Parts: sequence; structure tokens; C-alpha cells
Amino acid sequence: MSLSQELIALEDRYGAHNYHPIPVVLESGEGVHVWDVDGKRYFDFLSAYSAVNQGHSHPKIIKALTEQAQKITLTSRAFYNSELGKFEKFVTKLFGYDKLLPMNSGAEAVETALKLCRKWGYLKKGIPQNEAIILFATGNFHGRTIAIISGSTEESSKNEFGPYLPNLKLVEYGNLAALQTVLSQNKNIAGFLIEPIQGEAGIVIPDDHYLKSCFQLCKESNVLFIADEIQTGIARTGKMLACDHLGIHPDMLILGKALSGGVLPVSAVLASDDIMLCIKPGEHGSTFGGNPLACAVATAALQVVLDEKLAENAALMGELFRKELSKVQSKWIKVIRGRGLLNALEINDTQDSKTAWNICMKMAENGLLAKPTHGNIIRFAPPLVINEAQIKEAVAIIETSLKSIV
Ligand code: IF1
Repeated sequence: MSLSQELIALEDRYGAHNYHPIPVVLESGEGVHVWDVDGKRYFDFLSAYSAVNQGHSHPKIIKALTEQAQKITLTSRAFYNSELGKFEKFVTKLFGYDKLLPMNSGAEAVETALKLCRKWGYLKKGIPQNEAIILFATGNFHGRTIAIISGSTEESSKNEFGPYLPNLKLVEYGNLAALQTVLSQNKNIAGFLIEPIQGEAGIVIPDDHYLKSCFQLCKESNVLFIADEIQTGIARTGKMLACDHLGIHPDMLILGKALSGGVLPVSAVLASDDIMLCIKPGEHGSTFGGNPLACAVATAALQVVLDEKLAENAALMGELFRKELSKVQSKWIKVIRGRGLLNALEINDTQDSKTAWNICMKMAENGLLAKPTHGNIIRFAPPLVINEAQIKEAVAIIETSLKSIV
């Protein structure tokens, strides 16, 4: 048995079977590349689902990690710490909010936003106790907790995990009239949770008018517009936030993943004083949320995005990637779409076919890692530090791989 096979067998034997990974075993990474245990190098075109926007093991982020780790890592929120306030000031100023609530995983930040939204609904909007409704969009992905999957439309995320949380309502993503109807029929809606681009659904990009109008309709109905930018945020789509393309300033902003450059789980909810101060001491929290190590790492990770102009680079390299990929002649290419470096290639085959998976296996063999979503869609999301030569090299690998599948 090879070392890879041994390590895969270990995970299979001792780990829960809640994933179906591409069979490569990664050991190290630098920038846009990762290496497996046999020393084979790959382009990372998943970036840990857009968590590693700054590139693997970015020296400035790792420096912040190691320096802070030698001072203190965790104090709990029972005390103040030297890093949290500085981090909160930096992030709120950067995104234009009054306050930040720090958590760890993306799902926790979404849960936080849901709780905060309900609180606001009762305290500020005057919704009768226990009647607050939160709207979710069809095709969404916001994480794996019971509350969040209660608003999911994905069978595999939901089945046999019931009973579900009540008072979540689904509205069709991209359908403005549907939102208008539900808002006009119900006075107890506290918020609308939405991804500006749906990642898991296969990089679904609604037209600009839709999101702007959603935002406007929410304003008119005194409903909080809650943007989940966990995947789309931190420069991934060619601007700091996907909402920046539309000039929308969400009432609540949820960040995660690349907030720490993929170094630690760091997430956050941002909001105005009017909303954030609805939660009082003792009403919400987390042991690790706001820990000094996370704050130091996340501050460095955001500074890298600014210093290296990663939003601009994502916009330019995204254009180039789609242009180069669209020159490739292959019967498997159905649609290429994306914004910045959040791109999808829809494969010209049925959703239940193995074609996208087979193409991903071929790409891995040829030195590029990506993963199919929804059967026949391949997501291409490299670290945002990628350069022109690397884009061209990567497209060549994709082309070769597409052509080797008959
Ligand atoms: C996995 C998908 C991506 C997210 C948005 C919240 C969360 C996520 C918009 C929760 C997480 C993940 C988690 C990852 C796979 C991945 C994913 F395919 F499942 F949908 F990126 F596209 N909001 N996305 O995308 O954040 O709690 O995981 O930190 O392995 O489940 P988390």
C-alpha cells in the first residue's frame, strides 16, 4: 500500500463517513499550490471553499499566528484581551459598520445573525413574542446546524435530521415577485438571509436588479437584509464584498472563511448599533469567539488582502480565466460563469452523470484540484494571489483533462 492509500484507509477506518473526498492526501501548501504526501504538486482551485483567498501559509499571516501564539492564545470573554478591540475597530471601519460580534465557524456566525435578527424583531420591530419569521432563499447554503438546515432545500443536508426549526419561510432565489408577495402578506418577518451569489448551488449569480430590489423591498418592509458573504466576501468576487458590486450595504453582514486566510476558524457578524446592541451581556457568546490568536491572525489576513490588492487581482485574473477557458474546444463545456475568482464550469451531461467527477479526477492526475458540486458543475476558485502565467498553466491542465475524457 502507498502512503496515500494508508492514510486514506486510516480516515476511512477511524473517521466518520460524512465526506467523499477526491483521493489525494495533502501535506503542505504555499500560495496557489499544495503538495501531497508523495511530493506531487497541484494547483489548488478550491482554496478550501474560498477560505484560503490569501494563498496557503501566507508568511505575514503565519508570522502573526506564531508571534501571537507565543504571547497568549485564549482568555475567554470573561476578561478583556489586548487584541479584540483593535480587531473590531479595524474590521468595522473597513466594512462600514458600528459593531462586530466575533464567532468561529461560518455556521456559528449565521446562527448568531439569526438570533440577533429575532432579538431585533422583538425589541425594535415589535413582533409578538415567538412569532418572528426569517426568510431563506431556495438553493441556499449557510452551514450545518439544525436551525440552518431547517431553512435548506437540499435533501441530503436535511433528511432524517428533523424535526426542524419553525418560522423559517422559503422564497425562490432570483424571484422578486415571490419576495414581494411574502413581504406583503406577513407583518412578522424580521429578516431575509441571502447569499449574494449562491456558492453551493453552483455559483448562481442573480441579476443585479434582483439583489438591489430585494434590499429595497426589505427596507420598505422594515425587514433586515442579512448578507451571508462567508464564501463571496473578502475579495473573492473581485471586490471586497459581492454586495459592493451593487452598492448595497446589508443591515447585517456575515463573514467567515477567508477572514482568517484559512489559518483558523474565524467568523463574525457586523451590524449597526441599533441592531447589535439588542443583544445584552450573557445573551450570546462563544468560548473561542474573539480570542487573541484569532484576532491577530484575522487582522493580518485582512491586511494582506488590502496590501496585495487581492480584490483587483481577483477581478483581473477572473476575467482572464473565463476568457482563456472559453477558448477551449470541448464537448463537455456547457456554460462558464463567475465573478472574480468564483467560477463555475457547467458540464454538458446529466446531473447524475459521473462526468464532472471523472474530469476532476483527471485534473488531479494532471496537477489541478477542484471538486464537483451538484453533480455536473465544477467550481474553480483558486487563491486570489494567482498570476497570469499560473492562470494560463491551469487552463492548459483543464483543457488537457477535458480532452482526455471521451
Ligand atoms: C463543508 C458548500 C461551499 C458557506 C456559506 C455559511 C457556510 C458556508 C455561504 C458555513 C460553508 C462550505 C462548508 C464546506 C463546503 C462548503 C461549501 F459546498 F457546502 F456549499 F463553500 F460552497 N455560508 N461552505 O458557503 O460555514 O460552518 O462551514 O464554516 O465541508 O461543509 P462553516
